[in-house]
Amino acid sequence: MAVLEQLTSQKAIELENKYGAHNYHPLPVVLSKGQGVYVWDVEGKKYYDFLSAYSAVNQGHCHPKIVGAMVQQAQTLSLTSRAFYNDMLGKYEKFATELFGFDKLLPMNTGAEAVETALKICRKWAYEVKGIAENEAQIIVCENNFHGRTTTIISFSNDPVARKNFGPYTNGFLKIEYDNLNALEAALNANSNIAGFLVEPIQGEAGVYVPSEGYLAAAKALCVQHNVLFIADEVQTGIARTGRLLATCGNCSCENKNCEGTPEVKPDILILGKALSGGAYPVSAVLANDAVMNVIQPVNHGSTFGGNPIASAVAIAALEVVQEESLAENAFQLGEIFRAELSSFAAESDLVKSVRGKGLLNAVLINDTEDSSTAWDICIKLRDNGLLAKPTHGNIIRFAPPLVMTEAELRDCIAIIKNTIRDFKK
Ligand code: IF1
Repeated sequence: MAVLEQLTSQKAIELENKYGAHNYHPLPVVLSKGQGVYVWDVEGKKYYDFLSAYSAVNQGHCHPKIVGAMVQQAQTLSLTSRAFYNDMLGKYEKFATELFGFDKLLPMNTGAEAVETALKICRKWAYEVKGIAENEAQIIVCENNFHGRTTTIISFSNDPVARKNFGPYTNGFLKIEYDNLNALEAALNANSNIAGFLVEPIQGEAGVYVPSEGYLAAAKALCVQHNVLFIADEVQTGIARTGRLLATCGNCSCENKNCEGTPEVKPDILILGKALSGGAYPVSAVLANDAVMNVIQPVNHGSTFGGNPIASAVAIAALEVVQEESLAENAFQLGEIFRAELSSFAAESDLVKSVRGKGLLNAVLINDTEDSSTAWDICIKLRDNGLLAKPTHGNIIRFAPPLVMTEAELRDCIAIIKNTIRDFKK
């Protein structure tokens, strides 16, 4: 078979099952084209994308400005390694540090790599600045976290499916309940070797858990009080997804006039990924001020592709799109509509318990047991009706369209969701 021969969906699925590791259980749909908020399967059926590649495609599929920047750079200089300088990395680092309000940026590729990088920076800061005895540093994490799939990161996961039989595990992490300030304060008071607190501003994979109003600010204040680094994993919540440039906002420079800004939540270490590239290329980053970032000296850390010219050009274009198209403002406005419409629908539907989220990172809780297939079965019907979404855990369906969606498209999708659930028979 010619490698580029047009496949049927069935044939494409058979190839993956036969030749690919079975590390996913995808929804049965085979996509071959994407544009803006739409994707098409190999048979030409059109869908609204309500997952956005887990919030990596905030700027919409194949955004012309981002693709254009990638193609232009790929035809000029793709990779130099960091053994030499290149003419794109400094421009990207200046642009991003000024946009997010930090002194420095350490470029990586995947979100997990950026999380690992943040943990290493935090530990090195603990030994060399805070003065914790070497190898004694502890980092506080939250129950039901998701920060990636490396051995260290799953070492502090409590998801058995992501963790079992991957031991022995990395030490140096304390787990507390999410959105529980007393638990954080108790952990800080009980242990003088705490280096950092790693937290998702909204727990995405756990089911789009939005913490109580003021939790992040109070957690940051406790970290300041105990000389502990506040590390925000914004791989999924960042880049305008929650209706602001950053969920932890800080002195954000987003155009969202609804954003009153929350400088009291500014992280000591900010982790970005996914939509930092608009989904066009693996780009992640760790940002911090000099007092923290300067613990990293030459040869301490790096990666072959980290900070490559294509990644730099793509990230600049992706961030410019966020600003030029006011994506934070749009996500804020459309999120308000989505939650209002689905909340009133919950009142009339036996199948919908509630809706929660911020901006265009939302989830609908289906009224069935965690181990039921109802959420999955509803997603299959949504697919048949031209909208792609996928359950997170059990009975929770995540709804996260590209932030370039118009109100008319959103209302069309809301109608599809409501009608699909109304007509759903278990
Ligand atoms: C999968 C989840 C989402 C993340 C946060 C770091 C990373 C992620 C907050 C690591 C990645 C992805 C991974 C992908 C599915 C998706 C996911 F379901 F796994 F949990 F979005 F919620 N921090 N999340 O959400 O970034 O290394 O993947 O670039 O592994 O199945 P990565």
